[in-house]
Amino acid sequence: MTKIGNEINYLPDDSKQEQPAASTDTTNKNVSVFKVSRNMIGTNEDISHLMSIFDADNDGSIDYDEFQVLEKKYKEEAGNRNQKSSGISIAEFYNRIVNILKNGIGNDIYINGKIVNPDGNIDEVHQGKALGDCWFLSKINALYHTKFGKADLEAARVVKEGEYGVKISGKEYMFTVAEIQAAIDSKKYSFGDPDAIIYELAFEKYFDELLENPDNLCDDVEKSTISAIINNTNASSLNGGKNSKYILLKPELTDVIKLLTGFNTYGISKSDYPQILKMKAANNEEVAITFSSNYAITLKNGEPHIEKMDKNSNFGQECHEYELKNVVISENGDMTVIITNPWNNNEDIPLTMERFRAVSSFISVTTSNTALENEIRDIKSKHSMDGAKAKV
Ligand SMILES: [Ca+2]
Ligand SMILES: [Ca+2]
Repeated sequence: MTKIGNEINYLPDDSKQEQPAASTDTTNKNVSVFKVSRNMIGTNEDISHLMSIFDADNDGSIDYDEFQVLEKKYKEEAGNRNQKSSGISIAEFYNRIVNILKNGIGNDIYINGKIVNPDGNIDEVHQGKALGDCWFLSKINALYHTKFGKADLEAARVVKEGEYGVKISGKEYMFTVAEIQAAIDSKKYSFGDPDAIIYELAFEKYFDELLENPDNLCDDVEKSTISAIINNTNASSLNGGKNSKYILLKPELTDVIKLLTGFNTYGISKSDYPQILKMKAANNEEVAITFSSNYAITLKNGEPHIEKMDKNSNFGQECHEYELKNVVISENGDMTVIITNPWNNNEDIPLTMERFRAVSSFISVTTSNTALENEIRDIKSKHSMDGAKAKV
């Protein structure tokens, strides 16, 4: 057993000396956030048990006062030979917290006891249960899996000492490491790779700011509806549900793909799927696609699992948005559509063309290639001309 806990000072003012790069600013921040959360310590049954003993106010973290109680207990037990033979002892629990304090609170982001600082890559991300932002995460996933989208996400990303953020419409939306940790610990946003949470936090703040100016609101929404929704302080402006705040905003202000890439998005109806999906198959890196569906599509035992969604079901919603990640065409011309669900973007779900057509409502397409964009416009205008003719 390491004895780090005996050898270092845990007080924030002293731990500052262990961190030569810390500015006065960061030091003050560290003192104010002396809270070591569950995500920082780790997650298992032993830790849950120890938290139930030492997290006296049950807020999911150990603060300064609670730490002092823990330290007293640790010192009392230091000479005790009847130490726990397996699992996490009070000494190890104490040492884990001391190590976190030694690193300096607010210098690193932790998930399940591991340091996971943002690196710009968006790996495994799971949409949070409390936030209905599938519409947002599916777009981020779709962009990330194209060459142009990945470059634009990276270009929008801002990293400063102790802060991460996103530049939207020329303005930087920055978050300290402690704020990002608090967002992770809140379990409100996505979980997994913290790079995704930074985009969620930035756009939520951006929409919140837009909502403060009445000029940004849609003209056709009743004033009473607006005030009822805006005054609901629990609702996030990223929420796509019924009482969504962002849909009060003029649509051109909330076009996340346009804001991040500058490119237009085109809605495609089912009759035009074959042409657009062939385009995706041939130009995967230059075409980003999302689609909406009234079905919950997941992977179970390696096979696609499809369930109808409605408000009364477990899902509590009737519409969900997905990334269309790729299209594979076999030698005999059969198309397989590879999708990801924002509930777990790390899982590729293959659907036959027939199945995809049956479960999707419509698709939204963005391309960085002007020739392809013209092709999309032609496909759409031909379709609308056919419609016009049919009406005559
Ligand atoms: Ca506490
Ligand atoms: Ca990452």
